[in-house]
Amino acid sequence: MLWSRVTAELWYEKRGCGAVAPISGLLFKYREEERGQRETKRALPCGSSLPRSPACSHGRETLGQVHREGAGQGAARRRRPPFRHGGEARARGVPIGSGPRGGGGAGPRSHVPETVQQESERASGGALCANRRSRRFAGLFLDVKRSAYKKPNFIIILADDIGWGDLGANWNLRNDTPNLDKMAMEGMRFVDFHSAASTCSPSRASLLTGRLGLRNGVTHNFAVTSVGGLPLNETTLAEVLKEAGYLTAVIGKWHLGHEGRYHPNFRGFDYYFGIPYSHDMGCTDTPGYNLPPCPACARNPMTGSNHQKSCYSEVAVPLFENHAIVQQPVDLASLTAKYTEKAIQFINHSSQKSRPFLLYLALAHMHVPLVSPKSPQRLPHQDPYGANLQEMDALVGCIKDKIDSMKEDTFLWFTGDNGPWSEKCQYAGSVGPYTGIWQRKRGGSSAKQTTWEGGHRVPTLAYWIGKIPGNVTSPVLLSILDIFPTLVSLANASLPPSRRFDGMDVSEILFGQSNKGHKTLFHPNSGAAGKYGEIQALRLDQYKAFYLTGGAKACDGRIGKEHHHQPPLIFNLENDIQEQQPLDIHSEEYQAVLPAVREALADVLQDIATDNVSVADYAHDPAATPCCNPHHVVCRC
Ligand SMILES: [Ca+2]
Repeated sequence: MLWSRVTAELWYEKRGCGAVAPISGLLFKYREEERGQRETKRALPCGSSLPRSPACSHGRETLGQVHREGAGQGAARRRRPPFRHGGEARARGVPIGSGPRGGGGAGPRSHVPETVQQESERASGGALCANRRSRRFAGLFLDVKRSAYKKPNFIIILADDIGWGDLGANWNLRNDTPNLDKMAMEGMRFVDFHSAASTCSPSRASLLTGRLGLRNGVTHNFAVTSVGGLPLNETTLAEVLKEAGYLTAVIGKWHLGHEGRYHPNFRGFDYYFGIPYSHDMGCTDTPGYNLPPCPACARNPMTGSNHQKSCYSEVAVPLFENHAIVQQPVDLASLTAKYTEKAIQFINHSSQKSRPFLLYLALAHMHVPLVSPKSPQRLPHQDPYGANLQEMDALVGCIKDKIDSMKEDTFLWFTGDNGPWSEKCQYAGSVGPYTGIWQRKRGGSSAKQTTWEGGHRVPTLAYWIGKIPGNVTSPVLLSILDIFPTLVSLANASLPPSRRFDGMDVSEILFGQSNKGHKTLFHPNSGAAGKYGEIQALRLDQYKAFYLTGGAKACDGRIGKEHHHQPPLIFNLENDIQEQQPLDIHSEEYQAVLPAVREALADVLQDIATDNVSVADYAHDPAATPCCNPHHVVCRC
């Protein structure tokens, strides 16, 4: 705790950039050890047992130990196999058809159902089967090593629940984002860039797979007790880049499954430091705005039980470093400083090793609860949201300053996972001009969780010294889905076989050599009305068509009534960015667009139906709750 306070104070004092400690060998010691273990594992046949998880840095039980020991100690935790029979995501084994998108595939996935023995192998040591995957990538890796191509570094900074209008360069007139605005001046600013879903888990799954939720299986958020995550037969960006020689790290919020093999260290990331899901999914001692504090009550030493039932109503938000819970509850006030420090340590480490790196920095900002930044620049009257926006901007500025100071080829991509959470009122960001008036007039939100522009149009900047032209505003229609194929291409690697992708390689657009983006984008339901993951709206050039609206709560508590539209509502965003007045269905314009809308939707649904798709396991089990100390209320360490 002392360490975190000192670090935070230093960071704020120097705005984060000068307070980073020299690289710590210890930081990566665990990963180096684990890498050694993995090499050993690869020499073992599939089905060999896994070694025990390393101990929690607090000297208490590890998560794995909690699961093993909980039942015997009478806790409400029981051992559960790392893989549930029949519950795991599994390819349907449907042959690849001749859909509109190529997957760079090497042929259809096997149609043979997984045998009991295969299932058993995976259940007892799924990761050990990585040697099969290694063979799949072996040729690629050797090819890359033979190549003289110098691989660039990649940094993806993903803001949480940020509004398109929060960025000064886009809309915000309060100058809350001077560093991001400077980055916009020195790089490329995309003004028609969209998340792949309008809530956390599906958007992040799409970023890391280049595929919509209907393909990768992640259609809504995972919970504290979720036993599943991003399906294991999906290949992440980190896995591809790792096999191509990259060091990989995720710092920040994961939210793609924290239990067993879904943990980020098993999904291609050498290093993980962060929280497993959103920081409003549990209590903390520094709750900030819009989150109750952890209960202060203690166990009764005489009875060993707690008579204040409410003490068990929350589990504290944990902070992980690789597999170890290093803090629970997480100290939100020092989290920004820690993320900055760990990110710069990772960059330094990679540079020292002369290895290209992928740093996926998934910020807690601007998701609620908002903390009270200790910035000396904060004005007394400044609202919490503006203060947090400035804090996030300072963090991004530090990362950018770091790469500016290096003589390395580094591509920095800043974007958001979805639009503002409107029901949080003053603690939510700005959608800018994308107000979704049609919906708001009928009650309900037109931002996060919805398919209105405010839900998925996100501020996006691309910055790469000497490669991406500066001070360029691009109106090209792009998506977070494009990050995967673009970075894979820039790394001179290949897309995973036997599956199709919704994103495209946009490197020519980044380099100013093309203005050809997507013609169509598809927006799934992400927690509003209708079925999770179902495509409810689509973009076709400047047109936007809705088949279903409503179902998301606004600041006033109203939830728009679920409304099915057949034929669809169609807006022309070119002259109606507020999505206020749909085209008259009898108009020539509507009648001209409607067939193309229907065809685009039919095509993508057909393409998905014939793709190799996954289904995520959304089952719950209390034993999946991350807990470093089950004997203490709220799992406090
Ligand atoms: Ca989010």
